[in-house]
Order: sequence, then structure tokens, then C-alpha cells
Amino acid sequence: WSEFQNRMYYYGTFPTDFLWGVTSSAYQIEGGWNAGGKGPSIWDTFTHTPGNGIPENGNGDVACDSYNKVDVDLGLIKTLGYYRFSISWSRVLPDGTTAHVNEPGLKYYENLIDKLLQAGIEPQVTLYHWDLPQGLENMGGWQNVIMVEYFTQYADLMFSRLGPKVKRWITFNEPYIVANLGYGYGNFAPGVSNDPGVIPYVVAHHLIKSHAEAWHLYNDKYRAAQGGQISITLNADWAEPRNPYKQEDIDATYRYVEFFLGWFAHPIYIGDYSEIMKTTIRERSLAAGLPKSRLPEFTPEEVQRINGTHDYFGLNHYTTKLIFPIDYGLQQNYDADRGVGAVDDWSWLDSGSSWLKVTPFGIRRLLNHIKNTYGNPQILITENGVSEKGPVDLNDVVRQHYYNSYINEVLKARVLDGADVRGYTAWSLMDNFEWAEGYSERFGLYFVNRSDPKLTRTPKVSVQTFSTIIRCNGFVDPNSGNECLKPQPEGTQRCQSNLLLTLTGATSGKEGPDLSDVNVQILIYRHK
Ligand code: GBH
Repeated sequence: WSEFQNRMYYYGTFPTDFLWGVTSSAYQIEGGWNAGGKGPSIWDTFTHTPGNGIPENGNGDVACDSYNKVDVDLGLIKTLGYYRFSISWSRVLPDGTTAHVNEPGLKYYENLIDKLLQAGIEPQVTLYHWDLPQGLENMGGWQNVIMVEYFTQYADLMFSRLGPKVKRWITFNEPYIVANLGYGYGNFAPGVSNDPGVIPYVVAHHLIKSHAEAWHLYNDKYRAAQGGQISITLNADWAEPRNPYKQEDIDATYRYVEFFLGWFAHPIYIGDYSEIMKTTIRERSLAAGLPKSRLPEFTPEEVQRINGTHDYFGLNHYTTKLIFPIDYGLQQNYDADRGVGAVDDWSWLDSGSSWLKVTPFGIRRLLNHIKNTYGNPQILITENGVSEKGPVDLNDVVRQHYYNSYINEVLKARVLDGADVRGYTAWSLMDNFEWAEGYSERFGLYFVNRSDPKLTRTPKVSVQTFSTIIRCNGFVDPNSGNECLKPQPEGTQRCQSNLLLTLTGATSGKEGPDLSDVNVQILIYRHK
């Protein structure tokens, strides 16, 4: 570690109650696709349909077999903070409706949560990470407004059964991907692509309503007793004008960001769709001879009901694009409405995914954009990470660099810019089913050996990188000799817990410091 390398980083620490964690999602790791009474999801159907183009016909039938490896996985998470995972809806409700609750499926999550808590790991639960029960897709899936009711009933069951032990909920992971890739381009399940000018907007509309209803349900019925937090996780690339001196490129960049993050963030954090989406889609619809806009409208009551349904801003972020305008003529679809092209800079480092370049500066700018646009919300980064492809090298230099440089930019956003970032979650705990890319792109901190029937997990070097950042709670000068820089002995774990001590001081009657509502944070090193 040279002086020169030292100077590449900003040294400083996050607030002491900063949350660190790792994440996964049900379909990508669980396997057990038809085990213990689970019903099929749209991803089961999609991966079992020939011709979907997934490398080596990959699917989530077995995935990382986490359905059977709870104890193994627990061992991996120990030095990595809290654990964000998602519930497979059709594991607990096989046809998606509460007509039949699959108790063994619920038991799996209850057991996982109990064991996490016993190990001092906070569970963070996503209700929907893309695996809609096939039974509900048969009714039109997210195209059908009735999903709002089904989703709310499912959420109600999860809050009542798991809520006493889960303090952080996420309704939807990346509604943008569901709407656009699932129901627009069709390269993700359920593979709908027959009306890309209309359906993605309808789907997004229903996802936003479903989120809002689940938030209200929690707020009205569970918050007082359970005291947790609930929000939505939105994904966004950062974007810069391809030519920063060109007004057209600047305008196109604004459209890109508003059509991406703003599509969902504007209704939830500001109220209603943004003016630019409403105007552009209406004008382009009318120009093509349609009687009205393809973008559905919220009634004023709906605008009210949706606005403010958040306890924090959940953010998934990976990369940055350079943007310029493209005129799509009268084509009627999301891309044509947005009217932009995106390129990468040749100097940006590659990853194992064509869409993902290593661009650490972007996360700081995006966090500032969120701070300035959406009223300085608390931000929880719920995913950030990088992939590799091809031969396995446990010394994953790209990932080590990625985490160091991205988290360092998050630190600057927090400390220097005052963005209210409260936590950071690494995608992903281990190599897993990367959707349409199958197992060819690996995002894991742990390598999963797929040619070994035991699916052995082995730490990549970045496990050290990330756990060191967690132990130091940021970046400390390597020359300082700080203890946190030293790898901890096997079996050592930093636990975080918050204790609320309410000391009324009313008994003694003497004058003294006011100790009411003292918030004490205890850092414990646990030795097994
Ligand atoms: C997240 O999506 C997901 O939440 C997670 O499940 C996933 O494993 C992780 O990121 C890594 O991808 O090749 O042009 O069709 C991030 C959004 C969705 C961005 C898929 C890239 C493919 C683009 N990603 N998308 S393309």
C-alpha cells in the first residue's frame, strides 16, 4: 500500500449508528423451487420455457440451495452486517392468494429470521423481488389492478406473522425493472413485450399503488405495535451529458434521470408523475393519433394517498451512463418517449456485465441528486456491487477496488455533502442466479462452486475489503496502525445493537442532568 494509493482515498468515518449489510434475493439463491408446498412463480415458468436465451439453460431450481443451507449461509454473513433477503411469495402463498397459506414455507422464513437474530444479525425483508406467483400472472399479473389487493393481503400476512421480529421492510425491489424488463422489453419474466408503449406504464402504475397501500397498511395497523420502518427500493444509474457544453445533451440527461428514478420517486416523494413525463408522453401519444396519453393518471385523491409513503429512500445503484438525445419519430414505447441514447466512456473499467462500468463518482452525485430533489430523505443504499465473468480468481481485484472506491464516495456524500445516508448494503452475499444472464455473471463476495454438488462457498478477497470497511466504519489512514485494519481472528464478529434507555430520574427528586431518552449504542465483539 503506497503513499500514492493512500492519497486516492478520503479518510473519515460514518456516524456510529451507520448500518452495514449484505443482500440476496429469494429466486436467485433459494432453490427448492417446488419443495415444501411452494407454488410456481413467473421466474420458474420463464426459466423452464425453452428459447429464453439464458446461458446454459440456467434456472433457479437449485440456485445456491439456500433453502437447505440456512446454517451455512449464516456463517458467511457474520462479519458482513445485517442481512437483506426477499420472501418468495409463492412459497408462502402457493397461488398468490391467502386462500391457502403454506405453513412449511412460512416456517422456512421464521426459522431463518430466528437464527439471524440469535446470531446478532438484523433481518431486512423485501416482499417482492420479481418472483410473482404464476397463479396471479394467469390473471394478468401487474397489468391487472386487482394485484393491489393481492399484494396488500400478502403484505398483511407477512407483517402479522413476521413483523414482531422484522424491523425493516421493503415493499418492492426495483419496480422499474418489473415494468420495463418484465412487461416492456420482455427479457425478464413474465416476458411480456406485445405493447411496450402502454403496458409498462400500466404495470408501474399498479406497482406504485400496491406499494402505497402496503405502506398505509403497515402505518395504520402495525407501526404502533411493531415500530419498524417500511419503504420501497428504487434503482437508478447516474447520468451525465455526453457533451456537457451541449444543451440537447443536458436536456436528454434530465429526461433520462426523470424517466428512470423519477418515474417512481416523483409520485412517492413529491406527488404525482413529474411534469416532464406527463407532458412528453401525452404529446407523443397525441402526435401518433391516440385519443389520450399512454401514461395513466392518478386522481387527486390517489396523488395524496401515494405521496409520502416512505420511511427512507431505498436505493440500488451500480453504474453511470453518458447521455445524448435520439429522435425516435412516432414510435410508441418507453425508449422513444424518453428519447435518449446512452454510452460509456472508454476509460471506465469493465466488469463482468456489459451494462456495468466502474464509475465511483456517480454514486456521490446520485446521492446529492436525491438529497436535493426529494427533500433530503434518509437514504438506505440497499444494493451496490460488481460482477465478474469467466475464469475464477478469488483475488477479485475489481470488486476490492469497486467497494473501496464506491463506499469512499458514499462517505464523501455523507460527511462532506450532508446527504443523509444511513446505511449501505453490498450486492451480493454470494454468486447466484443473475436472471437472464444465468450463472455466467458473478456478483458474490463469496464464490459458489457450481461444479461441486455441495455448492461450497469460498470467500473472495473482497470479503476482507468489505469487513475491514465495516470494522473501521469507514476509511482510516493505513499508516495509523488502527486495530480495525487488522483482520479479526476467525469467529469474531462485530454486532451492532441500539438500546433505548429511558431514565426518568423522578425517584430521587434531586437536581441532575436530564437523562430522558438517552440513546446508547453498544458495539460488541462477540467471540464464539
Ligand atoms: C439488481 O438489478 C437486482 O436487484 C439484483 O437482483 C441483480 O442481481 C443485481 O442488480 C445485478 O444485476 O443487459 O441491458 O438487459 C440491477 C438492475 C437489471 C441492471 C438487469 C441490468 C440488465 C441490463 N439490473 N439489467 S441489459
